[in-house]
Amino acid sequence: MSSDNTPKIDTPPDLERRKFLNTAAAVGVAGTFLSAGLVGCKKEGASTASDASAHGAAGGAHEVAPGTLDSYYGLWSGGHTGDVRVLGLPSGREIHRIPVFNPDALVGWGITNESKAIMGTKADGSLKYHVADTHHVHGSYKDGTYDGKYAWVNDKINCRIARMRLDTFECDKITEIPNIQGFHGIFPDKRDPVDQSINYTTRVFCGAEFAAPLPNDGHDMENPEKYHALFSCVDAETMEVRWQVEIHGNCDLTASSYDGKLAATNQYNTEGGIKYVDMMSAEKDACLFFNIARIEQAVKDGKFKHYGDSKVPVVDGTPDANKDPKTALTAYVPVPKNPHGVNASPDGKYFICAGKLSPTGTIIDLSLVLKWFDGELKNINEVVVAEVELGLGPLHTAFDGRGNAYTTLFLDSQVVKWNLEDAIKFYKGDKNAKYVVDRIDVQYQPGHLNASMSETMQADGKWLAVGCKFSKDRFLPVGPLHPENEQLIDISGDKMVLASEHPVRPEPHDFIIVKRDLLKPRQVYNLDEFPNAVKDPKDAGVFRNGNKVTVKITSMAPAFSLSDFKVKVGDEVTIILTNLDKVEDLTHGFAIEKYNINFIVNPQETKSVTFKAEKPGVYWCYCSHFCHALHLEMRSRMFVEA
Ligand code: CUK
Ligand code: CUA
Ligand code: CA
Repeated sequence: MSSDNTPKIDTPPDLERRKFLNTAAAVGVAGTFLSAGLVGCKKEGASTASDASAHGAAGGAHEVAPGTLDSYYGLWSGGHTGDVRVLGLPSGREIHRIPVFNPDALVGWGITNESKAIMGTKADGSLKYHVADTHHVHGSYKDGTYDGKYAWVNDKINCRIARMRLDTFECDKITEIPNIQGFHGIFPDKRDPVDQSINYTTRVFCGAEFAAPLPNDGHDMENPEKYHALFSCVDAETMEVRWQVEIHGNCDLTASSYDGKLAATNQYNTEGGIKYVDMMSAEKDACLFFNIARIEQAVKDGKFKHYGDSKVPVVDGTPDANKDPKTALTAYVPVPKNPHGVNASPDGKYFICAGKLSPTGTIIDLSLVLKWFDGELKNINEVVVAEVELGLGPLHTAFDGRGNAYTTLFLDSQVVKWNLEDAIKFYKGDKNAKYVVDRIDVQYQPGHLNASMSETMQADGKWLAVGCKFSKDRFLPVGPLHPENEQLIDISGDKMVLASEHPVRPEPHDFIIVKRDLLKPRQVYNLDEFPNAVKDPKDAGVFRNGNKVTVKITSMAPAFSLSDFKVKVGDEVTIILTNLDKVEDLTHGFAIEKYNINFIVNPQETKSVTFKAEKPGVYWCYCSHFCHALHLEMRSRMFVEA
C-alpha cells in the first residue's frame, strides 16, 4: 500500500478552514449573543489552547486487527433514521442497527405483526407513525454501573420512549407519553430514592422541551403564557407513565443522581419564549431539580390532577407551589443563559451544566441540593460550587473517573479537559488553580461526546468519542448532504490525543460506551419464546377460517416446508414462519413478489405477516437472506385463486 493511501488521522487541522467554520457558525448561530456582549467573562485560570500539531497519533491503540473483537460497545442514537446503531470501539466499526421507531426492511420492522404491535398501529392496521428523531440512549443500572439488561431511547417528534433488550439487541416496548411535545432528554434512575436496597433502575425520567396548552385541545393557542411543559416518569419494567410534573419553563437534557434521590433537567427557555430572541432574553435560566421521593408521596396522597384523556397523575412543580424548601417537589437553580446538557459526575457528587450561550460550566453540589430540600440552606444559589469559563458554546460533558471533565465547545470546535476540584477552588478565589488541563481541536462543531463508561461509577478514562456535527472536507464528497464525523480521542494520558475518525450517517446525537463484558448477548433464539411457533415441519399447512387464512411454514436450509400454498382473492392471509435452523448466524428471509413483503427469521425465531390477497396468480416467495449454496433455490409459491 502506498503511503498516499494511508489515512492521515494526525494531520493538524487547516487553521484557515477552522476559522472559516467558526466565523460561519458565529454569524449564523452565535452572532446575536456574541454582539450582545455575553462573552465578556474572566480569562484567568484558563491555560492556552494546546497546539493540535503537538499531538501525535495514539500509537495505533485504536486499531483492531481483522478477526479481533473490540473492547467496548457503543450505543449510538440514529437521529432521523429512528434507530440505534451499535458500534464497536475503539475501531468505530458499525456492527448493527436496532430498528426502533421507523420501518426497517431487513428485519421486517414495521412489516411483521409482532413489530407493528410494538410500534403501534391505526385501526386499519397501518403504522401510526413513520418518522422519528432519536437523540438520547442510556442503559439500565445496577450498583452504579450498567447491568446489561436494557437501553432506552427517545423519539422527539412523536414523543415516544422505546426500550431495547440488550440480550437480543431488539426493541421490545414503545410508550407514547401524553400531553407533551419535543420529548428530548431521558435518563434512567440508578437506585430507589426511598428503598435503597433497590439498587437498580426502576424508572426512566423524560423531559419535554416544548410547552403547549394543557390539554392541547384548541384552547389558549395564541397565549404562550398558558403553555406548560411536563417532566415525566416512566416505569422501567411496565413502560407505563407513572407520573408527570407540571413545571415552569421547559426541559432539555435529563440527569439522575447515583443515590436515586434527585433527577434534573437543564432549562434554556425559562422565559417561555416563542421566538429564539425571546428564549435568550434572560441572563440566567435554570437547572431544575426534582425530589423524587416527595413527588411520589404527593401522588400517593392524591395531590394531582389529570389532563385531557390521560389517566397519568400530574403534580404541581411550578415555582409558586414550591416556595417552602421543606415541602418543595422541585428546586429551580439559576444557571447562566440557555444551558445545554446536564451530566452527573461518576463520583456521584456533582451535576455539570454547560452554558451554551454562556462560555461557562456550572458545577452543582448534589449534597447541597438535598440540604436545600431539608431547609438547611438560606439561598438556592449556594448549591452552585463553581461557575468557570471553558470556551465558546459549551454543550455536553463527559468524565474520566480521575476527577476530570471533558466538555464540547460547539463554537470553538474543541473539547476542553478541565479538573472539577480545581475549578471549585478557582471559583472560591484560588486564582492559581489551573482548572483547564488541555484543549484539543475537533473537526468540526461537536455536539455530544462521551467517554468509556463515563455515565457510571466505573468511568475508566480510556476513550472519548466526539460527535462532530460538521464533517466538511474530512471524507470523500458525496453530494450536498455530509456525514457526521465521529472522532475518537485517547484520554488515557494528561494530553488528549486524536486517534481516529469515521463518518456516520446523519445524525446521531448522544451515545454511551459500554465495556463489552457487561453485555451478554444471545446468539440463537429459543422456539418456546414464540407462542405462535411452528415447531415441526409436519405442522405446516394452510388453515382456513372463513376468508381468514393462516399459512404455517418452517424454514430449514435450503428449503421452506411448503413448496406452494393456495389462497383466494379477497382472503386475509397470515403467514407464520418459524426458522428451525439452530446454527448460529443462519438467518433466512421471506419475500413475496409484488406483495410488498420481506422480513427475516433468525435461528429458532418465529415471525408473522398479515396482508390481503388482492391479485390473482402465481407469486414466488423466496429466501431473501443468503443462507446456503442453494439459497437462490430456496423458494415457495403463493397461488392466489381468482
Ligand atoms: S441534544 Cu443533540 S447535540 Cu438532542 Cu442531546 Cu446536544
Ligand atoms: Cu434461506 Cu437464503
Ligand atoms: Ca433562556
